[in-house]
Amino acid sequence: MSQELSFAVIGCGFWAQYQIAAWQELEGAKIVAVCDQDDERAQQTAKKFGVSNYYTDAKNMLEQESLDFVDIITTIDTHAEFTQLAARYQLPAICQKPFAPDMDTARQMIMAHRAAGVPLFVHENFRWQAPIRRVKAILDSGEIGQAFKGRVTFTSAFPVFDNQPNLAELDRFILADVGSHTLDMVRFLFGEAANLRCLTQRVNPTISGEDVANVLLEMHSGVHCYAEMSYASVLEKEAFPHTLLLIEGSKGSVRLDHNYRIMVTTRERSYRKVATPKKYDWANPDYALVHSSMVNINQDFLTALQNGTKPETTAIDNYRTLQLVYECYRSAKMKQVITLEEPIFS
Ligand code: NAD
Ligand code: 89V
Repeated sequence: MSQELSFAVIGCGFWAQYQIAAWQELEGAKIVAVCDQDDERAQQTAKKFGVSNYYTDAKNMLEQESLDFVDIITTIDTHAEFTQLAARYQLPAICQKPFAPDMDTARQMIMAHRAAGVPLFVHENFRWQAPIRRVKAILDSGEIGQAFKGRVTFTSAFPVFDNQPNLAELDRFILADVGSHTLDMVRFLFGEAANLRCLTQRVNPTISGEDVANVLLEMHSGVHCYAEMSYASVLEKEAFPHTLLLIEGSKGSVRLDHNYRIMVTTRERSYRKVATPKKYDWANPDYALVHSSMVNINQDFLTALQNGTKPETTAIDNYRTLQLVYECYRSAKMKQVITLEEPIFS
């Protein structure tokens, strides 16, 4: 039997309420403390999940508790501070997406953990959604032949700011918040990108950042990929929080549609599969697909921490997703195609 690992959470806001519940689905990880600068929020979260200790100061928590890892569920502005704090205490850390506010900071975060000799992972969960895994398995099976074109769509009019009001104040919104998911799925499905061109728009006049982004990527694999994301799209069928896919290959195509429906079409036949994610009582129905994927990614992290192996979304892996995000902003600003440089970690 694997060793049970003790962990603490920093940040007890909107998302942590589900992420802690997702951890409690798993054998082998025990949450022993939570921290939030808001005393009442920390206390209520500890009570809700039966956690013995709560803190308002993260350093104090790491000083007092005996931990195997820490899960950082604060917003992007504090990710560097808390991952570096974990490194100082030689603690493995999991950090929520978007990993870092810029590439230099991301590199420093990675280097701090490397110097401390402890792993740093990024909670990038969308690739762990059941329908996305199923489509990837179909691609890998060769059934539709060599993929040459992919369309990855996250377009919605969901009132995202109701639950996450901080997103309305970000100068960089949809590419950082949703693009970190969408562009990570692009990498998961098609490998690394050679170049990209991005266009952005702000349709909602009450927010600070862009709420529409259209990205065309040429992948090293030869796939031409169109990744589109929007929170301004009033559509016949609201898709949130689904990512829809259409992938064309030399022998056929695969389409991921609403309600987890997957259509596979080849010259010989066309058939439908449904990849329903596992349902959890604690999941918010508006986010059920995403909440289910958190159990899957937490399991990947836990297995890695218990066995000293690598999960899929290490910080070094996510550095490349982050590079796509920030190069999209650069492309939109410069109105240019950007050739992607190979990240080097010596
Ligand atoms: P939130 O603002 O609701 O929660 C953040 C919490 O961190 C707050 O309670 C705040 O008081 C606390 N905090 C901030 N600074 C602190 C400090 N110095 N010390 C202790 N506590 C501090 O934000 P949220 O919506 O829960 O988002 C948190 C993270 O989760 C973000 O990075 C967001 O992108 C991510 N997120 C991920 C997904 C996903 O599917 N992976 C979905 C939603 C949100
Ligand atoms: O991932 C996020 O931070 C969220 C979601 C896409 C789930 O709404 O904004």
